Amino acid sequence: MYIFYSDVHLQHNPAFEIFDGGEKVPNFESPERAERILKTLKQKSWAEIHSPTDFGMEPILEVHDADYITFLQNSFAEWMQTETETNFSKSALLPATFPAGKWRHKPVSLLGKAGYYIQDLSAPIVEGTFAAAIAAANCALSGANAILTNQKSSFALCRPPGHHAGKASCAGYCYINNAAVAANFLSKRGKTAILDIDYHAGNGTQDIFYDRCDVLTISIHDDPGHAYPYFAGYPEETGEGIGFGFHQNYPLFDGTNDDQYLETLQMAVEKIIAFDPAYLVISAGMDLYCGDPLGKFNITTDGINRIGKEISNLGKPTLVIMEGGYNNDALGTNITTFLENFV
Ligand code: OKP
Ligand code: ZN
Repeated sequence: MYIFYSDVHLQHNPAFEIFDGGEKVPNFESPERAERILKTLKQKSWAEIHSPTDFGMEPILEVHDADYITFLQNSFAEWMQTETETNFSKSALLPATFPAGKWRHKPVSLLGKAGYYIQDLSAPIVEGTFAAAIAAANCALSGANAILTNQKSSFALCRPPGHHAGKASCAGYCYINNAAVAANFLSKRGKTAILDIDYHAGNGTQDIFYDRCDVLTISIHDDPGHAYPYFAGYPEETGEGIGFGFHQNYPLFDGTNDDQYLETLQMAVEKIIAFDPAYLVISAGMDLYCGDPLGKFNITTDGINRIGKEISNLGKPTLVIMEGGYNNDALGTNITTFLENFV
């Protein structure tokens, strides 16, 4: 199986995030995550690890707002040159003001723009964020290209992840929506379905494809009424305009076990069969695992294997994209167990 990995991800290493309750904690989405996965993959005879090809900005600008991408690219350098009222040293750009109310005028000010584009306190921008996010998108595009040519499946070891990034927003460790960039690229050659199995709802992917009928998007996740990202991921959100009926959320509950998850996955699989896509993209977050510090499901490694088998039985050319997963000791085993179904 072709695996796409870039060490440019190491340049994105924010020292902190602001966690629930306003606590400043080390960033859960650490470089170690990708390095542990890579190490496990290197022990597998089926894993062919490649560097991504550079696809340029065009495929990214087809799913993201150009001003947002310019903000991602330039804001950290501008922030470093900005005089502030305090003497605290600046290690990351993170806003303190958000447009949660009725009005969202895009301001001129850098800090104002930060609040406009950054949705929450788990997406700090540091010096290497843009380069790493572009490299991750190129891993996804390279994986897409592999299944367009002769590969039955491929894996993009993306870091930072992408599924919370919307058309013009970053959030939840995500800056560029890798799965969306890849799916949009694939959709020029045939109908494409994205199935998101990360513990958290794929709200960025939902945002990007909400009004499209050529890309079916499905997310299975914990109930956003009680879990991040809170404001989207509900079952009544099913698309708009010509995209109506082409998005589906399947919220589950804390403690969901293997059998319960597989029952819901069956419904998702039936929707995919009815849509009959030419290509399948999996947003593979491994935080559905029972031992994840940010997840509350009760899914075992064997359950992850069964989920992989069920999806591979669809028999579609499949691109697997790395999303979340924060139990670093189990991460390598869990994602390789999932991937082995597609070898
Ligand atoms: C990113 B991905 C949870 C705090 C939420 C952000 C979580 C982002 C998850 N109590 N912090 O979907 O794995
Ligand atoms: Zn997640």
